[in-house]
Amino acid sequence: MNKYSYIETTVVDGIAIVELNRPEVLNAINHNMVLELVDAFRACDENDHVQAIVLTGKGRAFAAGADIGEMAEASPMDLELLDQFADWDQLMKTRKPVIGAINGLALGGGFELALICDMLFTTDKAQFGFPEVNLGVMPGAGGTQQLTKIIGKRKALEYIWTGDKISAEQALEWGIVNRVIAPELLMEETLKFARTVAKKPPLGVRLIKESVQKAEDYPLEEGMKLERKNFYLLFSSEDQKEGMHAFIEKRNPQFKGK
Ligand code: CO8
Repeated sequence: MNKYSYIETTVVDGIAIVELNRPEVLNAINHNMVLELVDAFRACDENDHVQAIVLTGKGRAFAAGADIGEMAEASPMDLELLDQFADWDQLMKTRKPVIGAINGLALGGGFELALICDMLFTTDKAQFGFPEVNLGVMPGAGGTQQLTKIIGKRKALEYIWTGDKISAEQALEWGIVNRVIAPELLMEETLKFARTVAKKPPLGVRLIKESVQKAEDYPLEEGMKLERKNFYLLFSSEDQKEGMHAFIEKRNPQFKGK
């Protein structure tokens, strides 16, 4: 039984499918939805039967942003006391692979939620954008930072200043998304990819994620130090022994996640 009100989760063959579930308001993200996402992602991280998370939205949008009704009358002090970005930060600490299946519009906080995914698969119907400027505000959950890291300052400013939408094709060309897929095949193809990753040794997948993430934040020397430590660390795993012995013995490895 689904224990959440604003999201829905199912686990199939080691993949957790997390769906934003407010289609009547284009999956507008309220604070409780963020709390539920934090809880669901943490539960996936702690569940040995889950190897990857696929995040998607129900209905015609992925998410049309933060819930404007919930925010409209907030004072700066309300926002400070609520400190909802601290919850948001938890999502970015998820250790298992998070793959977004972006089924439609991803705007504002919805685009920011997409950008916390490790990889993005989308359809040609999807569009991405930061319309906050038209509401008298600006992105607040990492949008100015994340988008700029991917597409550079000039293009980021153009789109965040105007609120114009980025098409799926453009998003593919600029490296915002990994693949553009026909709408009817989006989930099938995303799950297929997630299953491929799920078959790999989980510790390796986890430490690869950590190392690649740090490549964006650390100077090269620090990043390489971390990579090396993670490389050494994997030699303490049973899966390293199994992987290398299986190669030498010309058989398929049986990974255990230990
Ligand atoms: N908040 C609340 N309700 C919304 C939102 C939203 N962001 N977006 C759509 N809805 C509701 C509409 O009010 C409407 O409800 P109702 O049927 O009761 O009138 C329903 O969803 C369907 O929407 P529309 O009728 O408007 O559908 P259209 O196809 O005509 O238009 C649009 C789709 C273009 C997406 C339009 O709905 C729109 O412009 N939505 C607002 C987009 C926006 O400005 N997003 C940015 C919000 S601010 C933000 O995200 C700040 C992020 C800060 C971090 C947050 C961390 C959680």
